[in-house]
Amino acid sequence: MKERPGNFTESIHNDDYENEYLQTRLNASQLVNITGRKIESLNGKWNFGIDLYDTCRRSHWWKEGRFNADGREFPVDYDWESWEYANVPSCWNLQKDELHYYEGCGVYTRTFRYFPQAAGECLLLRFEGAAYRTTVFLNGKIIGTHDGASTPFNADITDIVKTDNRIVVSVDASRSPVRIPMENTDWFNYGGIYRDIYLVRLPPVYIKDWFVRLGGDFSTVSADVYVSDTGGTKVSGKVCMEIPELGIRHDIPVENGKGEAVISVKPELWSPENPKLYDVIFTYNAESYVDTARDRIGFRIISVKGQEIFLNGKKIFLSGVCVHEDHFKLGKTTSEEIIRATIRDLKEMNGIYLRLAHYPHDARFARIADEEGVLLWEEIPVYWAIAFNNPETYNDAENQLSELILRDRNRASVIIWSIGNENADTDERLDFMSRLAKKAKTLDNSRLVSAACLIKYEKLKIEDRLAEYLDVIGINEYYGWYDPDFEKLPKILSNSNPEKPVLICEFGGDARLGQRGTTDELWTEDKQKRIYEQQVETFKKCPYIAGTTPWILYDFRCPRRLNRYQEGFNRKGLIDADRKTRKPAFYVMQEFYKNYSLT
Ligand code: GCB
Repeated sequence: MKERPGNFTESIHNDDYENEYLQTRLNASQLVNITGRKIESLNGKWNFGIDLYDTCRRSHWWKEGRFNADGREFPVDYDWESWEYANVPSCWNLQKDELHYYEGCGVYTRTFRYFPQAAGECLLLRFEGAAYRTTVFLNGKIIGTHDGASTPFNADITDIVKTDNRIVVSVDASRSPVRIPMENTDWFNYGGIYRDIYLVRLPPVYIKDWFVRLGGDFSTVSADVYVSDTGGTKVSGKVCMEIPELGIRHDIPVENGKGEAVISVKPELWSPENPKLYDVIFTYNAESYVDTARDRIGFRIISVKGQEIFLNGKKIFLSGVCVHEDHFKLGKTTSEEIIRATIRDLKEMNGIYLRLAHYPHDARFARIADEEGVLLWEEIPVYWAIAFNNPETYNDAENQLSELILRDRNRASVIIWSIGNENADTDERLDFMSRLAKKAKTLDNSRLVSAACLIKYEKLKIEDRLAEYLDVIGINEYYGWYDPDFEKLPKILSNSNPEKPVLICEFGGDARLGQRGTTDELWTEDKQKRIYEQQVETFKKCPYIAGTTPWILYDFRCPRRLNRYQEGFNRKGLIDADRKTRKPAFYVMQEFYKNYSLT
């Protein structure tokens, strides 16, 4: 390739270099539902270099220019093939000791071969998650930039892919005051391509997405289907939706790329006791090919009335626990085995519900929860302080919310979208988060919207202006721990009479595994157990608490936690970071959930 930077000093003086990469955004508007699609994985060994000064993007390494117009060679500062290997997916922090606290840019590259299998085939490049700003290049071209550490994105690379391809991915994991979350969080900022990468072959026009849910009267199924554009033109036609087990075969008319149907049918209901899933098949017939997409969908209705939550019309108590996507060996990279083990631990605690804190977890979680009959709260990281008055920050939050909802709105397990955690009740926050709540409802009005709010300390009362926009009020409280005066909790609960159901989204205290002492000594298993006993006794007396998720199932890594008991971990786990050894408080919850009626 005969391409070189016009002036070789340009890249060292141009501080605006990033703009070039922000012109093409990879976001929710392009997201394709790939559930059940045939995929080809690009996981495995990639060449990897730490790029502390973002030189790949400043100096256009991705163009792979080596010769000037006269054919003379000029020097470049990279050498892909000699770089060390990194595993994709993985968090770079756990790959090498010297990268443990690395939070800057890293560059990944590999080659791949591609031969189309059908005429007019579309090729999609899909990332399940990379933290935080990811710029993707293919064969010397910019594919686009994605923001957000925990949601999927994809790009149509049909026009750029060749037989032999080089893909370069620059990932910037820096924390920033304008990102979601911002600089200060209570978890570890893992970086890198830490979830799967796929290629997906699709026909020229394909079924882009679907949203299938049970109607409010239990006797209709509503389906929306979306068909991809062809050369920028919206498609009209029809998509056939089949649910063979229910004898459904229904043609959905598609106008301008979208079709909607309401079908009379009474499916068997999905619930934790009976996680019944149906095969759902969509077919789009073009003249010369057929596109087929498949899913496994459960049908159930989640609703609220007054201070109560109902699943399929039956009052339910959400007996659960919070969990971070943080594994002592793998960080935020996960596996089916880890997800299933987490669900086993929940069930051993007699729980039926998980709060997936504080950001979207791997897409497999909700699919496995569908099979296992577990209910989920899913959240975006609008966490603590956020640049609530920055429009770009809002766009980022709204996009992360949209990507999460589009990814998981066909999952019966997901019952609540959470739009944030512990944000101070200011005017800017109210404007920002009420818009997010409305956005969630436009993308999915079949689920509940919530947020984990703070107690109004001055009044000792549950009071937050955001509650008006929520279906369920989430409350985090640490009486007995951060506020040692436990007696405030019963006062708060009796001072409040919320108009909506309340979930206690967090409570607890730290205990270092094996640290024993009296119930008055901080950091001991004994103190933690005592806090749990006091908490559950108080909850039992409060009629409007519709569920509880103690903080947290497993100890997790956190660089803010530096005392002798913490040693870089938040120790509020009911189970040690080894994900095996239970602390005594685990059994307090097990007993509470056994005796305290689940439904
Ligand atoms: C909270 C946060 C959670 C923290 C926890 C703690 O309120 O929501 O992210 O980890 O407290 O341990 O302080």
